[in-house]
Amino acid sequence: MLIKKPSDIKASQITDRAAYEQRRTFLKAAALAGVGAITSGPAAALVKPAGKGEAVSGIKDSGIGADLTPTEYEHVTGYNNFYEFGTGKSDPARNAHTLHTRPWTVVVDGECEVPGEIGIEDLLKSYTQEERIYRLRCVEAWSMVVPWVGFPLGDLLQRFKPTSQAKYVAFETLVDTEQMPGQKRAVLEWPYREGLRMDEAMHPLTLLATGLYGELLPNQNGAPLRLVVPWKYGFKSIKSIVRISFSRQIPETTWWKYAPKEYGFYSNVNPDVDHPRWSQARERYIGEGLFASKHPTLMFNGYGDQVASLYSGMDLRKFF
Ligand SMILES: Nc1nc2c(c(=O)[nH]1)N[C@H]1C(S)=C(S)[C@@H](COP(=O)(O)O)O[C@H]1N2
Ligand SMILES: [Mo]
Repeated sequence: MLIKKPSDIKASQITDRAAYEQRRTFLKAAALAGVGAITSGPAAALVKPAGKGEAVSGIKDSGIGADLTPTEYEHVTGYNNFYEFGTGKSDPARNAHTLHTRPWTVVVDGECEVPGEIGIEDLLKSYTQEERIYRLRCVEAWSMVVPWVGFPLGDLLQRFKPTSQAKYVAFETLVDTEQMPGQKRAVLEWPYREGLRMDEAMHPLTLLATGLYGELLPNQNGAPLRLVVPWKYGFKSIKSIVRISFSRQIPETTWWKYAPKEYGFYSNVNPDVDHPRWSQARERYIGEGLFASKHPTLMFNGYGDQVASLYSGMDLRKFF
């Protein structure tokens, strides 16, 4: 029920048997445990498409976060960060219509045996039956629950056969000042770049999202393809990806490079490590209003049971 491979892609083509079994066990356990539960609120009904975009057919429910109630569609798609379209939270919804997401190609290169590229239509086609709904919390001073449509990033990465030299994965967003007018200003260095350590990238909770609320991603949320790393601060979840590179060295990332004392490479959600200019101990839940009291931030955004082992033995104050 949780994993169904499309008949035209053998499981072994995507991932080896051991990883496949491990993931299946993980998903089952996660579904049972209600990964990400912080509320004991009503079990959310199956996410209904918002009727605003192109519906994605045949998606299944991963069961992950089934106990979380998604933040309203209007907030998820109206309160965004996407500096390529302006620095205000409502700018992306207003401006991102200039982005053309077809055709779209993602290049995969670096330390792998079969570098190549994949068109978005092929990518959507081959993963349609793999795609699932994942209700995940994301946080960065404010917090939302988003019912993503997506699949584990690792499923795609395996296809390109990363070598043993691949220690990190780097991501880049499109650069096109016509389509992304915010790039005419040097508010950040373009392209927007992000990176993960290989084991973080292969973790089953690290997703490539292609949709939300049962529909293809709205442009302002990072169409046609964006990263989702629920235990890290929001800026790690890079939008509108055109390049994925395996690398030996730790890749430079946008915010880390911009202000290394304020943003680290790891950027795991950690209430004990404050941003130099603000506390990270509490967060505002979007949808509750500006004046509602804040909620305590959880270590790894509440996904510690799933991801803490990735960092055992590391000083998370140093590697923040
Ligand atoms: N390319 C790109 N990706 C990006 C950003 C951006 O400015 N450009 N902003 C990041 C930040 S700071 C956050 S909080 C999340 C916001 O995702 P959302 O708008 O879907 O909630 O996207 C991240 N991904
Ligand atoms: Mo952010």
